[in-house]
Amino acid sequence: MLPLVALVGRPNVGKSTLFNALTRSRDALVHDEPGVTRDRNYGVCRLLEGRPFVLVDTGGIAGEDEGLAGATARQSRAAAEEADLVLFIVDGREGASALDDDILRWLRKLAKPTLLVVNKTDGIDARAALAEFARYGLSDVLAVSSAHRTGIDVLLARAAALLPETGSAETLDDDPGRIRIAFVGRPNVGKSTLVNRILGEERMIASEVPGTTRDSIAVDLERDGRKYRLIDTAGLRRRARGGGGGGEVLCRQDPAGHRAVPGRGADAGCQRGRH
Ligand SMILES: Nc1nc2c(ncn2[C@@H]2O[C@H](COP(=O)(O)OP(=O)(O)OP(=O)(O)O)[C@@H](O)[C@H]2O)c(=O)[nH]1
Ligand SMILES: [Mg+2]
Repeated sequence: MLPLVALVGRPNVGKSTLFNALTRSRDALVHDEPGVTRDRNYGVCRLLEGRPFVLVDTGGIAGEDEGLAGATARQSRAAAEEADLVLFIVDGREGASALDDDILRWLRKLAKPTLLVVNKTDGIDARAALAEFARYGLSDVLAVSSAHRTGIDVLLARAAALLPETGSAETLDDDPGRIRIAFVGRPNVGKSTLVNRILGEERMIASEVPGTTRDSIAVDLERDGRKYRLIDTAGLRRRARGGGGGGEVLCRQDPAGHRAVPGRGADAGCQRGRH
């Protein structure tokens, strides 16, 4: 069992960008819009020599309890509650906000080892950005730029000091015998609900809103001595006619659902990964 590190923070601060930098992947969807990530998305960081850890990207905590935003925040809190270390991500350009204050209050109650990561410090005075958050009184604070991958080594060194030798996370293994099953279909047909039923837990956010699932989420399962990997995927939409600004396509996925390629339209810049 590996240590588990959770990325939490308000929407759009760069959690998924940091997740991709630490897992050296493009598994998490990144977009300049709040509320992109929704479900918990697990990956492995192998950048610390001899000390791999599991990392979980989460959706932004937006201060709402209802609807999709509420469900997203509950997933994020669940991730922090099971984690051995929390990376509390804030936006160094925008400075501390009321939402950050709320998240800090909740993290204090949670009382887990926490590292305050001031992101987006590229091209700005990192010391001034850090000073903005001095009133939070956290001893472990550092400045990074996830987009430019600066400050990552310092972050890893600090994380190493706070991580237990072994932790609470199961890893997604590379067992070639594992049967991979992708759940693919139009938006809102019940893919995530089906995955939840099979798992017997509310692992995925299932809602009546089409397009609820965004990242493809892999979950391992063992049943009757056989190993499976269930991959829930974003709903397939028809490609907009005429191309360009139709905004109809969120993400197009290959038929096997193992890898998605960006489609045209609203999220044309999206990135997804392999499982
Ligand atoms: N300049 C700069 N931009 C960044 C940095 N990290 C992320 N961004 C940008 O900030 C935007 C949001 O990034 P995401 O990684 O999707 O943010 P998030 O916290 O995962 O957002 P939600 O999933 O919506 O909560 C994107 O446009 C990123 O390119 C950074 O270090 N510097
Ligand atoms: Mg995100």
